Amino acid sequence: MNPSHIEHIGIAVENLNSAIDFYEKIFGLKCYNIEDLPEQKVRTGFFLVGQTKIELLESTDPEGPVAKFIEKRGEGIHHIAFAVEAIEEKLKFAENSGVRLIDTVPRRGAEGLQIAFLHPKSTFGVLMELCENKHCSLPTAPCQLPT
Ligand code: CMX
Repeated sequence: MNPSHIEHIGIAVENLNSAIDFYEKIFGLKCYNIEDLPEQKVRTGFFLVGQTKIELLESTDPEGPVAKFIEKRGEGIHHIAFAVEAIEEKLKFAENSGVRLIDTVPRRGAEGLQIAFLHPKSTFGVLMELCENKHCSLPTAPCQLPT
């Protein structure tokens, strides 16, 4: 895979506004982007810490993956995303190595990134995301600033 860095850590929360408040007031971080991802049934809030982002995830649908995760396990770390190049090749490599894929082809994730998930059942219980930045020059220049 040869990831260059941890692109983001996804954290499932019940209430995005309360969680943003916590990261801003207690950690002194600034939420630089809030984005809805209707196809994934989540609303996301982003913070940058060095080269890595914290991605807060609030479900927008009781049947969505984040709502089901919170129902089963409570709030907490939901996934870890690795920045890779040539994501299609990396997915093929994972599949050929016996890793169970959730996405066999990349799809659009938050901030215009190409993303694909590996199933936690074949990654020692951690939901892993591969992502490739083909469309914007994050993390130093976020695609969309808050209004
Ligand atoms: N981390 C670790 N394990 C997880 C998990 C997670 N985030 N989500 C689910 N699981 C586990 C469950 O606990 C369950 O384990 P057991 O069988 O031992 O009970 C198993 O995986 C199956 O989970 P499930 O609740 O039955 O849920 P589904 O099979 O319907 O879906 C998953 C699980 C991972 C395939 C689904 O949540 C998914 O496709 N996730 C990827 C999409 C996503 O999460 N999008 C939101 C992120 C937004 C973004 O960053 O862009």
